[in-house]
This record gives sequence, C-alpha cells and structure tokens, in this order.
Amino acid sequence: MAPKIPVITFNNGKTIPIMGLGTWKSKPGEVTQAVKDAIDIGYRHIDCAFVYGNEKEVGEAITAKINEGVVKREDLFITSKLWNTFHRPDLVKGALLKTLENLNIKYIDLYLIHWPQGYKEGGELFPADASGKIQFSDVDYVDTWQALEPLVGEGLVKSIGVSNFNSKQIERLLKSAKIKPVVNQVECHPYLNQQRLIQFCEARGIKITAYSPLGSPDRPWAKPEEPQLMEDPKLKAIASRLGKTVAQVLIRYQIDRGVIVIPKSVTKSRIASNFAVFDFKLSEEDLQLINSFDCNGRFVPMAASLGHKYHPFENDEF
Ligand code: NAP
Ligand code: SBI
Repeated sequence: MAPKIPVITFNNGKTIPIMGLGTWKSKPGEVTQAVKDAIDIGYRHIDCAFVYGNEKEVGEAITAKINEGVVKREDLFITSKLWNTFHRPDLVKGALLKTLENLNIKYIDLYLIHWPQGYKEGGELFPADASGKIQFSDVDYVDTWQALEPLVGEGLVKSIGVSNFNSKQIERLLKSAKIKPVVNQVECHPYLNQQRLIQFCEARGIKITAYSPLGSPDRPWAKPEEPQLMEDPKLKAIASRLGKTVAQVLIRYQIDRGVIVIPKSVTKSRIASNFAVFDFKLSEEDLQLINSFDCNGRFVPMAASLGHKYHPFENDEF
C-alpha cells in the first residue's frame, strides 16, 4: 500500500498533498509513463503548465489511471499555470479552457499566474523581435488576477495562486484581491532558501511551493562550470550520515519547514526514491545547518524577461 501523503491546508480550507511531481522538461514521449508510474507509487499531486507543451500527454496518464480504477479524479490534485502571453483579461478564461481540454479534466485544483510579467499576446509563447529580444506586454497582473477570480465561482478552478511573485507584488495584489492567493510557487532549495519570502507569505496566509528543489540540473541553460546542488559535499555528508540520498534530504528539507515540494523526474526508480521520504525527519540541527548554505544561488533567473517592469528578481526585493 502506498503511504498516505501529508497535506497542507490553504487559506480557503482546501488541502494540497505536500509533495507532487514536476513536469517541466519531461518530454511528451516520456511524461505519460512518468505520471502513470508516479500515481502507482502513490503521488497524488502533479504540477503542470501550458508552456511545458506536454499537458495532453500528462492528461493521457491521468485519464488512464482513472479508467483503470487506480484513482478517482477527486483523489488527484492537479496544478496548472497561465502563461505570460495570456495575461490580458479577455484571454484568461480561454487559456484555462485549453489547459482543461489538454488535461482532459473538468476542473483544475490550482491555477497560478505563472509569472508577474506579461508577454506580447496572440502568437508565440516566447514572442521575440528580429534581434531575439522577447516582446513584452504591459498588462498589469492585478487585472489578470481580477479575470481569474470569477473562474473559481464558475467551478473551473478550485483555488487560485501566483508563481514567481516577489513580496512587493504580493502586497500590491492583496490590496485589491477579492480572493487571496493560496500559494506562491517559487524557486526554493538550500542555495536560495527563501526564508524571508516564506515568512512574509506565511504572515498573509499564503503557502509556498518550492520549485527546482533539486537544483534543476536539467535546466536548458546550465553550464558545466556551475555548481550542482546535488553534488554539494556538505549535503552529501548529511545524506550519507542519515543513510538517505541527497535528493531525499532536499525534499525532506522542504517538508520539514512546511513547504510544498514538486521534484521532477521521468525515471521510475527516482520517482519512487524521491517519494520515500515519509519515514524520516530532519533534526532541528540539520535544518539549521542546511539553512546556513543559503547563498542567493538562483538557477532560474528568467533572464529573457530582464528589463520588464514586473520582472520579479531585478531589484533587491525578496
Ligand atoms: P528539479 O526537480 O530540481 O530537478 C529535476 C532534475 O533532477 C531532472 O534532471 C531529474 O532527472 C533529476 N532528478 C530527479 N530526481 C533525482 C534523483 N533522485 N537523483 C538524481 N537526479 C534526480 O528541477 P525542475 O524541473 O526545475 O523543478 C521541479 C518542477 O518545478 C518542474 O518540473 C516544474 O513542474 C516546476 N517549476 C516551476 C517553475 C515556475 O516558474 N513556476 C519553474 C521551474 C520549475 P530525470 O527526470 O532524468 O530523472
Ligand atoms: C519553459 F517551458 C520554457 C522556459 C522556461 O524558463 C523559465 C523556467 C520555466 C518556467 O517558466 N516555468 C518552468 O517550470 N520552467 C520555463 C518553462
């Protein structure tokens, strides 16, 4: 029997399994099997996005496991995200409907604004000019949020949230939001532990989801000379002392600080070992030690949007 996964409760009373499967960079030809394996192993939370270009194949796995009787729709927690080219309020509902069609489901458990900054609407997902520079849209994420709110009442999404928002952007959104975001999904691991943002969001009833919790070694822009989180000798020493893998320590680090975590893998053995984290806990000393590795080490800087007035990481914000 697969272990029952602990849940986190949102500010609207709904719950999310504390760990889910990431799907960015999972190729369409491999993600269906990965999601099927994950569900068989016990995962009940899948993190998706329109921009990943694989929602249809994720949906095939969900449909297959429901049809096999392994899970019911209501046992699963499915997240997706509104891409930057659909921020204009009149485009929001259509983008969500497309994602629902791709995933072959009638509602999304959690729909996030993927980034605060919008891109030129209507064409490519990364609309570039002749020199290769991304073309921006100046739609205000507050207006995008206003277009998302009614979709909850319509039953198309159970909860709404944001991703990659800094503290100032959260504060500004809260000033006019009728529905509070339940989550801010951000990069989070020992090199960028987000302590201040976690505290800031927690004080406002917003949970954090940690993306790239293993340091995203397969990110397309990784350079061989850049540090590899999972190769860190200090983390390796902790893992070996505990008889765990570094990945298990990194995942448990988030769980033990109350942070939702979504490691990606398409490898069955890793999908399984990453999930085998509910039989141990990190000590307070080890948590403090891992906290001390923080070094502003961001693996996903979203350099393509530098210069956008809503780029979340350009100033000294947290
Ligand atoms: P990640 O989960 O930190 O790392 C994924 C990489 O680690 C893959 O190369 C995977 O390889 C490898 N891996 C997984 N388990 C392993 C293990 N036990 N031992 C060794 N290697 C292992 O990176 P991520 O994909 O960037 O982040 C996770 C998820 O967060 C994404 O997939 C996506 O759903 C979400 N995300 C969201 C945003 C956002 O803007 N909201 C941004 C980035 C990520 P294999 O797959 O080959 O096994
Ligand atoms: C993509 F599909 C393409 C590029 C890209 O860069 C930034 C990180 C990101 C994203 O926006 N969300 C992710 O999960 N990865 C991404 C995705």
